[in-house]
Amino acid sequence: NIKACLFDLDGVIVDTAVYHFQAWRRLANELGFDFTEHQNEQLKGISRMESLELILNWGNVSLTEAEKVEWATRKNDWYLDLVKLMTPNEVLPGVAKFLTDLREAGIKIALGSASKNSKLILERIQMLDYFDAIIDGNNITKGKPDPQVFLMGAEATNALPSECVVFEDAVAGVQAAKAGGMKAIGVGSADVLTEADLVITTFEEMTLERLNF
Ligand code: G16
Ligand code: MG
Repeated sequence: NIKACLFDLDGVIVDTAVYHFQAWRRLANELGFDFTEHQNEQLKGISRMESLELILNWGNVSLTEAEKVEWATRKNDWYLDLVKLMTPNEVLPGVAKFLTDLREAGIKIALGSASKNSKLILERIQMLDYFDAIIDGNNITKGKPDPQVFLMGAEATNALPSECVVFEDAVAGVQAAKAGGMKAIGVGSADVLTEADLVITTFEEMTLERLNF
């Protein structure tokens, strides 16, 4: 039986990818190049510094370590300016209802995100109170597809991996869940999330019954 549900943040609870894209694009533009929304897909679920490395490669730009830190900080400041404008209306369809159903059923809820800004975002969208545990970029040493973030979520909710279901929109996130011995429900396209045990398009399709498959 399922004891805990572990949620990715970006692309699952809320779509912050559009804000990441805007801020990364500004960085690229200021460095004299641009990249596409298609390329942006590769940045989903991976850490800030890993994202920066990929983007600098696309633009053939090389920076010193100190410069990388400066640019990453700048990007984060631009990103946070956008996050500060977020409202509870941006929570993705069906999410609040499903989390409420989980609470009522006594199933624990944890966040498993690569972001270092997750608490701020959950505050902005007024979702912080739903979570029994928050594991994010501030707690982990290994990013997805390593299972660390979800294994820590399982431990924090006193659940075994086999008693957890992970909700993920990124390929690397689904791989992390499977590597941790957990069930993975993909949120998005079945063509992309081929390793997921089940794929939903939105949480409006999700019920407690569908957790036990
Ligand atoms: C999110 C995004 C990634 C982003 C990462 C780090 O991960 O999907 O694109 O690079 O967080 O974010 P920050 O710069 O805020 O620390 P997730 O795991 O919530 O999908
Ligand atoms: Mg995500």
